[in-house]
This record gives sequence, structure tokens and C-alpha cells, in this order.
Amino acid sequence: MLRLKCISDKFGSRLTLIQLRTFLTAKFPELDEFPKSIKSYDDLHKYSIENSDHFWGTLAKNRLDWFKPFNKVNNGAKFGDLENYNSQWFLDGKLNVSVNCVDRHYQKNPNKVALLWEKDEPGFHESVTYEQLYKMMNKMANLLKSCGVQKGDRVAFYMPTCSMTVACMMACARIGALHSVVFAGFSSESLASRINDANCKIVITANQAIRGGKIINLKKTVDEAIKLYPSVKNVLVYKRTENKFEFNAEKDIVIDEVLDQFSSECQPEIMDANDPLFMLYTSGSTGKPKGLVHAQAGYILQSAFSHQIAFNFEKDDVFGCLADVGWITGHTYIVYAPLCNGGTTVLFESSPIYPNPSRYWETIQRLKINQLYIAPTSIRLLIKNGDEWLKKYDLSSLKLLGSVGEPINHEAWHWYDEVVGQKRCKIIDTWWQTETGSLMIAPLPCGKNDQIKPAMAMRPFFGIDAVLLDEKGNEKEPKNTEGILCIKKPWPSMARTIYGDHQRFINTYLRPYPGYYFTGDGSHVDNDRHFQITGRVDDVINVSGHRIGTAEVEDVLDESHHISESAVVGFPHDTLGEGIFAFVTLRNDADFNEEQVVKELKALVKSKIAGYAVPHYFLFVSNLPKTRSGKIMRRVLRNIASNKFDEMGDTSTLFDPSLIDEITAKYKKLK
Ligand code: 6R9
Repeated sequence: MLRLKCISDKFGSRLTLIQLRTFLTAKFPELDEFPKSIKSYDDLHKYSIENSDHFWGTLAKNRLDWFKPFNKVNNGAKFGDLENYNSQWFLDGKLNVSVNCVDRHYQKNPNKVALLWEKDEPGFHESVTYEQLYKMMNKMANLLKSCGVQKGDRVAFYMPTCSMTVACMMACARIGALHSVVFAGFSSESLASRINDANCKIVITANQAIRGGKIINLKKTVDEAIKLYPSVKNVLVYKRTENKFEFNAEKDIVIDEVLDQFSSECQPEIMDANDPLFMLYTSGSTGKPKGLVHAQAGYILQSAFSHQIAFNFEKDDVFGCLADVGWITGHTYIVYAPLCNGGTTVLFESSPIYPNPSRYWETIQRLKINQLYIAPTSIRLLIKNGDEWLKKYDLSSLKLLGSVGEPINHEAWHWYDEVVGQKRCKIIDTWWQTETGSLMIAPLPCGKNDQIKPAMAMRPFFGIDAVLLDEKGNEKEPKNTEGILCIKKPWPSMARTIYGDHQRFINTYLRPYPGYYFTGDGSHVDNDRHFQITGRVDDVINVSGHRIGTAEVEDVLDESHHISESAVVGFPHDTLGEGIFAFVTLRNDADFNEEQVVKELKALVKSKIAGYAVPHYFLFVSNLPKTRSGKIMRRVLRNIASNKFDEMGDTSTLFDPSLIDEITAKYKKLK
């Protein structure tokens, strides 16, 4: 009891407004416009929810440049409205996101570095100033227009993390086209299905990408993809390397060869605050990936605001979010938020262990990175390689270390704090999703690190009404308990729909627990009402921060003529966080050579989805454990794959309980 009390006192949930002011005044001038009765973070958080119109309205007026001011902050959409849910923010306001991200900084500070592109080639980076970015963006916007791209059109990207990708994203924002960035590790089939789903007429790619010294032929994959989807009109190719590529005179345009023919001025399209800004695919618990659509003003406002507040971002900082630009983390915290805040942002094209495990540290020293933002999987990989790799580097520029993508384990958190941060830096674990647009739960960087609890995301951000529900959908008292993490009210940066399927959006996120947004994650809250995310509660596996729907992998495995049925589950993995385990049953007539079949299945998943979705283990079983009603009991398979043989729970509804022994015995043999 005494111990608990000490912890509670030390970390007291009442972060005072004086502390907030000390750390944030320059970044949060709006504090003065909120009632004087607000005395703590909790008070302000409550105010931001109960008076969200005043809260977000004040920020939106202050922080964004508008062509025409909005006349209403929010349309009052409720999650419980399963018929007509349609959340709108800053109604009737007109703006252009590229003006907010580029023009206004170019006008004030043209020579400031906007982008630091850390190329794969060790030791090489390229700087792009706001003036250069402005010109690249506008030329690119004019090139896109010359290809017939108009407001509302979708443009597919299959690009490395590099300056040209950012310029192209901004160019889309400038002319009101939606970019749909497809991670450049996806197979040609995955790319084709995404091009097709959004009916993209234009694809932007590079001849090649280089990652960890390896050449990846992006253009070739695009060519294969558009064979499957011939209505793509043009492929715009950026020459990342000098190597030759197959040129299709009918469709291909080499960006580098034509860009200078276009004017470096392009009138920004006047966009409505609720027009779509971009779309991004993500995996869910059913087979087909979802193209989530983000809207203009709400997304950019909350992204930029959270970037400043949660990461304690100062205007001259160098922000190092070392993710791939093709994930939401890259969209929000490499591109949109740092640029909207007029910052300098790093584009990291390489791998943390190329050419050796000093890569991050050498980069931090050379680029003088102030905030580092990476995933726990990279941290664990670097721990495994040993501390010597850090020792000779000067990491004194670092002020804050962020983590994202999956739950951070205690060992990784403490190593991050002690070895990388040398106990001087604030550590923030940030929980959020493609759907949420920007971070949702994170410790604010106020006070000393001893006010941040290890391995916890802690505080719902301003405007975020996070609650825990029990299985029946009842709200739990948020104190020392566990439950399903849900959100009670819409927030500005929330995705608005799934491209082409609003009903699926409602069914996926709003129908499971009417009245709430269902995150798909579980969470614990402690006595101080601080959150610790425990992981997915649905059929989604998180491998190194990459979301993979079990159904997606099963769909592909089931296509094989060897396979009768499959069930895919996650299991704890030392470095990746979770690994993928596939239980499969064979067709009776299958001509069976285990090794050969595994090889074929792996190749199949790689070609249909991506390398990271390939299961780490395959186990051939005579049948899958099913309930009498025919549902696969995944819980049992998850326990077997996680070595938890004693925690099978209630298996009385299984059709054939003896299967568990068979599968367990085979599993033990495999391991
Ligand atoms: C930003 C991003 C979202 C899923 C999410 C959750 C997991 C992300 C986390 C975390 C524990 C964190 N996740 N951050 N789990 N702690 N700090 O990763 O978006 O790719 O859509 O993944 O990732 O399971 O639901 P996305």
C-alpha cells in the first residue's frame, strides 16, 4: 500500500498549469484565452472536451492561414449515429494545406532548411530549403496538372523516403488531388489492388530505391501492377539512381527530364476545410485493406499542434522521425506536422543497421537531431547489437525520444532512456493509428523525466475523450483496470471515411460499440488514470509496427492448391514485437513435401502482399480447432503459438478437444 502511495505521489496525475506554462508558453499562447479557473492539465483536458468548439476554434484561428474563415467549429456529429455519421470541422472555412506547410515559411524564411534527406548511402545527406521546396512543389503541381490531374483525383505513389516524395505530396495538396502513398515494400498485386480501388490514373514512382545498400526495382513493380490495371494513364518516374529502367514511351514521363519546363509558381487550389486531403491504406481484421481518407483542416491542425506540444518542438529544432514516409507516422510527423510548424524535418531512407548499427547515432550527430521518433522494434534490434555502437557518438543534441507503432517493453524503454538519452531526455510513448491521424495518448513533455512513467503512453491528448469498455460495451471506472480502448467524441484529425465505402467505415469503427469509436486495442489504466496500451484485441497482428490482418494472410494461403484451410495468429517475438504463425490443413490429394510447400506458401504471401507479411512458422495440422458452430478458436491457437499451454481456458465448446494435444505435440516438435 505504502509503495503504491509513493508511486502515486511521485507521478501525481495533476500536472499543474504552472508546469504546463513553464514548458509550453511559447508554443501554446492560446492558454491565455482559456478560463482562469483552469489550474492543471486535467482541468485543461476536461475543458478541451467539454468546450471543444472554443478550444479547437481558438487554435484553428491562431495557427492556420485561411483564405476564408470558418463559421462553425464542429457539426456535432455523434458516434452513436450509425445512419448518418459524418463529422465535419471548421465548416465553410477555406484554406490550402500546402500554403500552410510551405508558402508561409518560404515567404518569411526562404533559406531555412525544410528537409534533410539522409540518403541510404552512409554519410550523405541533402538539404532542401523552403524556397527550394516551394519551387519543386509548384513545378510538380504544374506537371501533374499537365497530365490532367484535377481537384479530387487520386494519385498513387510508390516511392522511397526522399525529398521528391515530399514535394509530390505537397504538389497534390496544392492542386487538391489526394495522394495515396503505397509503401514501397508492397508487392505488385497489392499495389495494383490499391491503384484499382481508388481508380488512380497517375502513379508516381522512382526507377529504383536503395535500402541498406540493396537496390529495389520500384519501376518494375509498378509496370507489373499496371499490367493488371491498364487504365493508368501516366507513370511519372523520378530517377533515384543513374541505372537504366524499362521506358514505356506511351505512358512514362521522367520527372527529372521535364520538371524544369514547368513554372515554379502554381496557384493553390481553394479547398474546403472538409475536402479530402489524402488517403492511406491500412490493414484491418477483415481481408481487404481499407483506404482511409483524411480531411484538410482538422488533420493539419491537430497534427501540427500535437507535434509542437507532445514533442516539445521549438522552431529551430531538427525533427528526426526516422520512419518510412509511406506509413501514417511518416505522413503526419515527417511531412505534414513539421512543415506546418515551419520546422526542419529528416527523411531517413536507410536502415538502423546499415552499414552497421551506428547508423542512427552517426546521423543524429551529423544532422544534430533534437527529437528522435522511432519504433520499439528498432530499439530492440539496436539493443541486441550492443551498446558499443553508440559510444563514440555525440548525442548531446537530443532532447526528446519518442516511440510509436507498438507497445514498448520495459527493457527497451529503459535502454532508450539510459543509453540513448543518457537520462537527460524525455521519453514519450505515443499511441495512435492511421485512423486517428495524429497522436492520441502520450505523456506531455512537461516536468522531468521522473514524471513520465516507463513504458506508458499515459495521458489522452487534448480533445481526446478516451475510455475503457468491458466486453459488453459498458464504460469502466478508469482507475486501476483494464478494458477495450474506445473514444467517445470525434476529434479534428480523425479519418472521415473509407474510400468508396462509408458503410464499412461505420461498421468497422462505430458499430462494434455503439456510441464509441472502437480502436481495436486494449489498455490498462493505473490508479492515476494513466493509460498503458496492451495491444490489439482484434485479429490484427503488429509485426515491427506493420499492421497485418490475419484474414489478409489467410486469404492468400487459402489460394494455394495445397491448402484446405488456414488460421494465422500472432506470437510474441523478441525483436519484432509480434511474429506470424500459420496453422494450415492440407487438401487430401495434396502431393506433400513439407519444405517445398512452405517455400511456395512464403513466396505466395510475399508476391501477393509483402515480405513482412510472410509467416515465420507454418504448422501442418489434421484439422483446425473449431467450435461446434464451426468458428475457429483462435484463442487456443494463439496460446499454443505463444507457448502458453497451461492457459487454454474453456475449451468445452470445441468440436474435437483432442486436437489440442495433437497440435501442441506438433508445435513442440517444430520449435
Ligand atoms: C501510428 C501507427 C496502429 C496500431 C494501433 C496499436 C499499435 C501504435 C502504439 C501501439 C502500443 C503504442 N500502436 N502505437 N501500441 N503502444 N505507442 O502505428 O499507426 O500503423 O495504423 O498502427 O499500432 O495496435 O492500433 P498504424
